[in-house]
Amino acid sequence: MESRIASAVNSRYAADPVRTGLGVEPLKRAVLDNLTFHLGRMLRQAKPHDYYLALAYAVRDRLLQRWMQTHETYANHSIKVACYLSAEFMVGPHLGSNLLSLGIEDAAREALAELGQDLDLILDEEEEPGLGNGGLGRLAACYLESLATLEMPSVGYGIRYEFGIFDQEIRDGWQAEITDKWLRHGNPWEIVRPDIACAVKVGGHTEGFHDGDGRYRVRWVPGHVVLGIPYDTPILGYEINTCNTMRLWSAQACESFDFQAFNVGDYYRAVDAKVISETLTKVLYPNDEPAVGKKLRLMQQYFFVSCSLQDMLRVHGLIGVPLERFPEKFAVQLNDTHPSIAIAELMRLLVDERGVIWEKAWEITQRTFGYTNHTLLPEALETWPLPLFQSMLPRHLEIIYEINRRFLEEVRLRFPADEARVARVSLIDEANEKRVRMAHLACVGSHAINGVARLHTELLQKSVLADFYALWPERFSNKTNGVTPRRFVRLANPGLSTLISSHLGESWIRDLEQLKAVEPLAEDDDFRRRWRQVKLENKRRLAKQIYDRTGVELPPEWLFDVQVKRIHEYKRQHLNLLHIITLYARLKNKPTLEFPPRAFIFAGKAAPGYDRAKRIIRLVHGVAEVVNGDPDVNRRLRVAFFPDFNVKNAQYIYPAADLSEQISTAGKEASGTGNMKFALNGALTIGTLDGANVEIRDAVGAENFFLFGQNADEVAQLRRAGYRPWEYVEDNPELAEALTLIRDGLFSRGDREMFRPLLDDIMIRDEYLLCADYADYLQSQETVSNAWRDTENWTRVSILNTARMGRFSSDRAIREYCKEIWGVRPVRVHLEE
Ligand code: NBG
Repeated sequence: MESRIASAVNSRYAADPVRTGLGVEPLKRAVLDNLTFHLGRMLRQAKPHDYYLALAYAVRDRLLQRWMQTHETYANHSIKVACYLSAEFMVGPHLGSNLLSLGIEDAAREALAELGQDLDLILDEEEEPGLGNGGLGRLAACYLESLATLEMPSVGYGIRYEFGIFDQEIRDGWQAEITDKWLRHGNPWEIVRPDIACAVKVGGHTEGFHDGDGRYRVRWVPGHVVLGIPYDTPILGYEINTCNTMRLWSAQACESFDFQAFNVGDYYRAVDAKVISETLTKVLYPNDEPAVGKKLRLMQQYFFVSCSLQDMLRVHGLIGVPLERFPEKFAVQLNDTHPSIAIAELMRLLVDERGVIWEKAWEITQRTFGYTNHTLLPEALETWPLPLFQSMLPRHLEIIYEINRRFLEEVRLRFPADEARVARVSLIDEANEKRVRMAHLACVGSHAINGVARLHTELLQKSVLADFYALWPERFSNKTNGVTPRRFVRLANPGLSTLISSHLGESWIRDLEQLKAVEPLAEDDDFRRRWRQVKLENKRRLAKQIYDRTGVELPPEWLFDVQVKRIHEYKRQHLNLLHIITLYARLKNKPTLEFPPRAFIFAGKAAPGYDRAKRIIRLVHGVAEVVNGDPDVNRRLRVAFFPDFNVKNAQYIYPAADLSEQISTAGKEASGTGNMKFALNGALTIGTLDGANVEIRDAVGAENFFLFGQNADEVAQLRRAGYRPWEYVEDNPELAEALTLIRDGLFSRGDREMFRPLLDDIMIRDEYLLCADYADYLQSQETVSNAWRDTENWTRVSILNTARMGRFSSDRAIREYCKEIWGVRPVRVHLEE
């Protein structure tokens, strides 16, 4: 005993087989220990959720050992750290991925079995942290996982929302939003760090003064101060000791009570301040919402950014090198404009709080930041009304004015007598109501600017950021998105993984380009048979989930045609519906029509205030009701909506798809990442030349991709020429019929009003060009049906899709960021036994 304590003290942390052992026995022991000493549960009363927690704590112990060793290693090196600033991290359930990374799935399964529990049921108990809206948040999570797997020193900084993205329920075919109480049963994966809390100022005013050296300085006198408490979640790399940190900030009142107010008897005002501070990190904002009541959103952004930069400066202070060298220690990436106030905040921290001169501070700032743009949609580019900005961040507004003054001076020098250009690039939009343009702030303050797919980056340079590209072409680069094969193949699709590994071994999981070696197997009859077998199993698994949740039965032998993603007009779920309605009409008009049966599967959330998106969900259900209930068609056509699309549900869906619908209007989808998850799992894609579809098609081969629709140039040309959607409707009887069926109330039980707003949009303006792309889409869908009839060839193409998708691993993307933007290099962590 003595010696164990002594050796623990000497080795900097305590090692204990029950808390660190990876075998069946120590895991079993740990689960039992945790049930008793962590949870206080009698064994005979322990429920599956108790077992989940007990196992989670056992796994966490093993993570912490690696986590601390990682900290030690990083502290001992003059290493550079990548800091990924993101308002969203949609990490998904932790237990499965941590078991995988530790290499103890089998041991855990056996340990639980000995305790009479089934690991799969226990995994299902985990409530996932849904701290993101969709692709952007999930990308951030994939990147943290790849950073750890590639042994790159890094921290993900974000917000610990008490309520993440709402849970979706369907009532009478409409979406209902339920608050996501993900913390209600506790969160075993996080470690709270009150010892390194940060204070964040809000509101108030600024004052000028002269400091001891006679220099003019500015002091910010805040209206109030909020405390940021960090919650750390260890992010373990796959089969590696590197265990990085996701540090999420939670807001707390500085004092639980304002004692002064309390003393003068104003008890309720005292509590009020606490309530206001603590609502700051209450809820994640769904995107696509109108910009009202968003004051809190700007506050959230500032809050987490300020905490994160203060945290970096604290660490930087500990290593004792001069501030000028801050950019050698930290590379900070802005995940979209949400954290872009960081540019002004770092300037404030350096100039006001550390007395660095402006020019020096600006150089440090620019060398520190990189900015990733994730959208071309004008309505999604963030701007803040000046008065709102002024009232909350008075000092930052002054700093932005000064940045802008110097910046516009430079623009005028480079482009004399071009005031139109000056107005276009200014950080302040002076037209109409004055606003701060956050994307411009991000561009001016960063040394690197990137888009998320080749086409997207090209379009950025040509359109939204053209003026900045003209100024600094050398700052621009492309970083095509990627997804982690650990979660989206190995965990989500164990059948396929086993089949691949039986030929390649397991190294493809960390080096996805190795999938290339599967290509020749496409010609192997037996391999194709087994490939189909895996897909069929996955489809059975999904069909069961869908049946359990919706009562819709989908025969697993049918073609599974899947579109899952946020519901948005530009993603055109309603174009997919027009296809289904046309098939329905064809089958009704000609019951003997030869047609290979198809199951159409949808999933996705609509922003609570996005009327059209919610009607699209309603229309999916309306079409499902008619199609599934009609004996003339339901032997060949069925439609299902899988409710509550999230990471956990996605893991059932991607592996079961035959056809992936990536049908956005060209030029609208920045990249897409679902498109990658589908193709990687052997789905064939029907899609437009949009986002990363372009590169996926290049990779898998044009002959293995169902292309349709106008490309981005043609879309722009069509608009310039004056687009008249009704002409397409007049020219196409099937399109006209589909629209008429909706209008007449067939899918709304006779209600002719329910879908009128959708129809009016399509017939009058058709912003997203459904009418222009309809005929080609239908044509392409026919090609799909014909291809599906040739089972052997379909399988061949499916295999080729998987084999050629290696480039779309988030490992490749992260290597590019590390090398070309961050200058971050891998550091090996050795485990001290
Ligand atoms: C989204 C794009 C997607 C892209 C993800 C990740 C935002 C603002 N953008 O096309 O719409 O795949 O970002 O880059 O959520």
